[in-house]
Amino acid sequence: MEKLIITAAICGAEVTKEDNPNLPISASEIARASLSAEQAGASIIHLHVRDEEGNPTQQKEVFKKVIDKIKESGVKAIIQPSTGGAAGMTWQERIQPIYLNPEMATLDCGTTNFGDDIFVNDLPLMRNFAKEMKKLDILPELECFEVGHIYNALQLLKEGFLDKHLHFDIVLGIPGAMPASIKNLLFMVEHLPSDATWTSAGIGRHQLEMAYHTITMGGHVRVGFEDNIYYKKGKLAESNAQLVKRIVRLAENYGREIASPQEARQILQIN
Ligand code: KMH
Ligand code: ZN
Repeated sequence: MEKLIITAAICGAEVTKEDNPNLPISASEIARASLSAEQAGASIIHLHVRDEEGNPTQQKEVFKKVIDKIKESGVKAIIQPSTGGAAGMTWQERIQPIYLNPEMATLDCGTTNFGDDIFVNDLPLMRNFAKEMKKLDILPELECFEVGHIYNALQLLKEGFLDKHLHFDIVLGIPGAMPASIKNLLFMVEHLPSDATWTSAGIGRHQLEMAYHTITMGGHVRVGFEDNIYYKKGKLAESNAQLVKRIVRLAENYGREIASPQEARQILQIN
């Protein structure tokens, strides 16, 4: 089996320090958390950023400040800014971080209920994001919250908006979207093209369960505070690194090696 790429989704857009006081949100906190996550075994940092008040922002300048800080701290992992931002943001706000020329960025592949909100990703928006990423030579991570999203991504492929390796992120367990279960994970993976790679992101208490099965199925794993703030029932996670370390232990027990940042680049055909 391919070596395991672990993504650390450091802080997301929705979680607050009230939810978990260990949540990193300032540039220094995110940089420290990214370095510890990489040292623990992560090879991709999925990045959201916050403004001075701790609110989600997609401002290019804020992303630049945080990415510079992460790189200064010595992180070699792939930095993958979000173009999802937070539900309700305009596409013009959301797209900004790609103009910092990251190696990778997310491309959300369909509209979905997102808790009480609607996270809007219609095909014209997706075409626009994909076209800009193609121009800038950025590998999109194709975020799919339900099976129709996979077919939206394949529609973009057919239309010539995607010209790189296909890498999907199967996100299961968002309230209002497809629930996290082994059956649903298998169902989603069955619909992926055979030469694609994929990551799973299980939300909340499903994070560990999804990771467990993904490791044995040959997929890659995303963990981190964006998706889950608990280490186990009733016990908040201390850090993203703590969550990453557990995945490393699981993979090692199963006999699957962990990809370094350079190996992750090879698997994803970046460069
Ligand atoms: N915060 C969610 C509404 C992404 O990063 O591309 C969207 C999200 C997906 O987190
Ligand atoms: Zn995200």
